[in-house]
Amino acid sequence: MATLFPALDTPSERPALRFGDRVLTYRELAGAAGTLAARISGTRRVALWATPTLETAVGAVAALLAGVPVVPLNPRTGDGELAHILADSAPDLVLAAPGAELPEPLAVLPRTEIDVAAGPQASAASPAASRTTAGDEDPAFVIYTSGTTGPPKGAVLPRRAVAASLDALEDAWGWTAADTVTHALPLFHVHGLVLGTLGPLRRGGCAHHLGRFGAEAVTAALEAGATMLFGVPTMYHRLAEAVGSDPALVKALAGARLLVSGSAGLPLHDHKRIAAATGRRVIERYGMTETLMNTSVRADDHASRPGTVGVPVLGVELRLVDETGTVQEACDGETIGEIQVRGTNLFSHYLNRPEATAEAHTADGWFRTGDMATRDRAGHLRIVGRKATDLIKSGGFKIGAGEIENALLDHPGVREAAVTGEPDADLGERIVAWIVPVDPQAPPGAQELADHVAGRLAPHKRPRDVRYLDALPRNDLGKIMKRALHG
Ligand code: MCA
Ligand code: AMP
Repeated sequence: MATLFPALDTPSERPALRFGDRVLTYRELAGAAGTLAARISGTRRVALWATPTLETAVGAVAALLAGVPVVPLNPRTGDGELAHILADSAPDLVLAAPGAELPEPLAVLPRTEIDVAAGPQASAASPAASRTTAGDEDPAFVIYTSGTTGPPKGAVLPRRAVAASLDALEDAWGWTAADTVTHALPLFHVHGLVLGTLGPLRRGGCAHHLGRFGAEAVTAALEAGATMLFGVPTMYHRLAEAVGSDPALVKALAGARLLVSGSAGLPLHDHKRIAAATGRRVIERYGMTETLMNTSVRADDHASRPGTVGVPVLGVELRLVDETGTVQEACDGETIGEIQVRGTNLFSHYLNRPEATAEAHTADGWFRTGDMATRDRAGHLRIVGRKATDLIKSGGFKIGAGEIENALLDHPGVREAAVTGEPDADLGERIVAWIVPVDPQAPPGAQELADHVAGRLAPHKRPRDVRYLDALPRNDLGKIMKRALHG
């Protein structure tokens, strides 16, 4: 297929990537990524140690230039989950920044260091020389995502899905080479890596990563010329908390071209506080690891009300379906159905999981998102919930209750465990663990259980609250009744 990054064909001195004080121009990026692409060309699949650094961005671009699928790894993943991802995806090598300390499960893999200063002068390779012959359906990424049960599944995203989704956003947002996107998102998920980092590069614009999220860093980036801000609702919630007492932040947000929120719903209260303080609206787009972007409020649509996720973007077919499988045509803002999608934006399959792939699709080839929504007369979707109560969205991360329960049950002091999500003003939902201890006189402490889960899975999966019970509520069949837990 044509290159994913046309701007690397005629490299300029324009900035492509900015991470703190470190900047790479398109010429420098073409040199560094082209050199690395030549080194890894011919490998079957590579893992990427996805720290929030320039190296991660260069590593991803290099692999895409070489046509080698990339498995981004959360550098905070605990050994248990990391071992699962490595066994499942079987990468040939790991790309990592020089000096990065890699944990035990990665020690067995050959390591290739990402040299962001490498250029044509340092090697005979040029981006053109390393241009891939990979086709549209060849995989670009394998991104791990949680389900309701079992360990995370690897969603295989073909190159055409990446191209199609990013180009659909060009249309929806009027996104051009003149835009600089700023964000502080992690680089091991679609939002931060595909949208926030590769998105600007596909347009020939600039990606400015803040390293760590904070109102001051956002203000400084927007003052320095960033035009678009990407964030999860937790980040906009924190900005909404700050706007009341931070005139510099207000001015910076007011001057941005586009404020975009996604990964979870942004509460109306936060929409309102930001709009009241800055005169600017935050627009929401709705996506999923398996589908990349499905819908968005369009930048040129000034009529949509806050709280909707807009309309299907170019190339996406979308329908709402009730429990009986009947497609609902109603555009009354009230009739609820599951969102099902079809289009060039979709993943091809879950790695090594043909049954899971089949289950996720209808017989006629639509992907079942599991998200429930209504549609108004203008076609704007409003997400009202999720089919699965065992999926929790916390801080914009999707987390399966089952994987946390399994980790908790591995603790010697835990006899029974159930995990639920509770509303949380900052995180959207907060993970709550309900524990029946082995010894009621000496139950494991909340911090100990949080550390246990963080160490095995990842810190964002740790319970924020632990509640102790003598027994879990069960129905006649012995199934845990989670709804009774909060009652
Ligand atoms: C705390 N920490 C621990 C422990 N407790 N580490 C180990 N063991 C423990 N017991 C550490 C954390 O690692 C972290 O370290 C620090 O304490 C704070 O962690 P935490 O409280 O979890 O962070 P937070 O402040 O609550 O984070 C909020 C956040 C984060 C920044 C908004 O949730 C976030 O980055 N969310 C983005 C999620 C995202 O990108 N989702 C996209 C997927 P330290 O202080 O050193 O950092 S969805 C997607 O891609 C689809 C396609 C879409 O639609 O977008
Ligand atoms: P993930 O699988 O981590 O990529 O998360 C995808 C899920 O995030 C979707 O299925 C939705 O439940 C949720 N999501 C993403 N964007 C939005 C949004 N703007 N509003 C509500 N939910 C969203």
